[in-house]
Amino acid sequence: MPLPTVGVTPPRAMTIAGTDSGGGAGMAADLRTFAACGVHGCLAVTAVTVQNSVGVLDVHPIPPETVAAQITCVAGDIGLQAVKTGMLASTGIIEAIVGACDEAGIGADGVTPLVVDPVAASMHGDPLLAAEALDVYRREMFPRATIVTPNLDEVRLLVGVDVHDRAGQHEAARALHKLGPGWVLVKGGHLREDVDICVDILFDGSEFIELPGPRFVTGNTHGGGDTMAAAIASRLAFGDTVPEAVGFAKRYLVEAVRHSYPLGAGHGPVSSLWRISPEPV
Ligand code: PXL
Repeated sequence: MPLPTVGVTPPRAMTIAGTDSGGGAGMAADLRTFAACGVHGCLAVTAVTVQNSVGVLDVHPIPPETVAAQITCVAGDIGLQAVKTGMLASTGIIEAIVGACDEAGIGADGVTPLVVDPVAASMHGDPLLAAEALDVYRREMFPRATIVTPNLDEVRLLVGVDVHDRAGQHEAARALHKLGPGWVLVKGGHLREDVDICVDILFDGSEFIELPGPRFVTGNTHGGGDTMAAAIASRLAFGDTVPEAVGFAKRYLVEAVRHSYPLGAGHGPVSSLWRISPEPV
């Protein structure tokens, strides 16, 4: 007699992002995080990057209508409880995503929360967003975002604030919030002035919430931003409030960085595997 199955459909989250053939960052990091957080991951690929631990060798954007179609066909069938964006590559792809998200009720006043991680370059400085796409990014993505999650390089690029201390993080959060997102998370990982701590600042337009954590000595932080944003999206998919989801993601990322590992000759990734048992079944 065959056994009955016991599966219960988990929340679904979608990553709209690029691939990293080295498996460290981008969509691979997002899907690992979704799985480790108990979420079914769906994907809309924006670009294929030819990449290893040393750098990005080539980028192949996906046709904008194909990016939009991935979102539309999944939202209409499988249903999405949260969506996260990463590498968006070009103006045409951003415009296509915005159209598909508006139709599917993703972001802005829609029912599905939208986490916008404003990826502009790899940690090696390879461009992942066309420079001419910054305007449309600010104008179209930010007002639709439930939360934006820039690092300090992305802050400088988006609002021209050079952050060196906590007051600078606050100033950056205010400037970014003016672009229209519900919440802003200004991450402090690149703040070298903080020697042994890493403080992220969460801002909703009125109150600042400080999220302190330890700083680790490691060059293996590839995919750290993607992992953090995907962890936020995972908890939003479970129905957490934004501060709850961000608090979880901070704790999650601290462990992912603690367990980061060397890979190849360049920068290794943070690890979502710390939450997954390697024991054989
Ligand atoms: O970590 C940012 C990022 C996002 N998406 C892709 C990437 C990277 C960094 O290298 O390659 C595809």
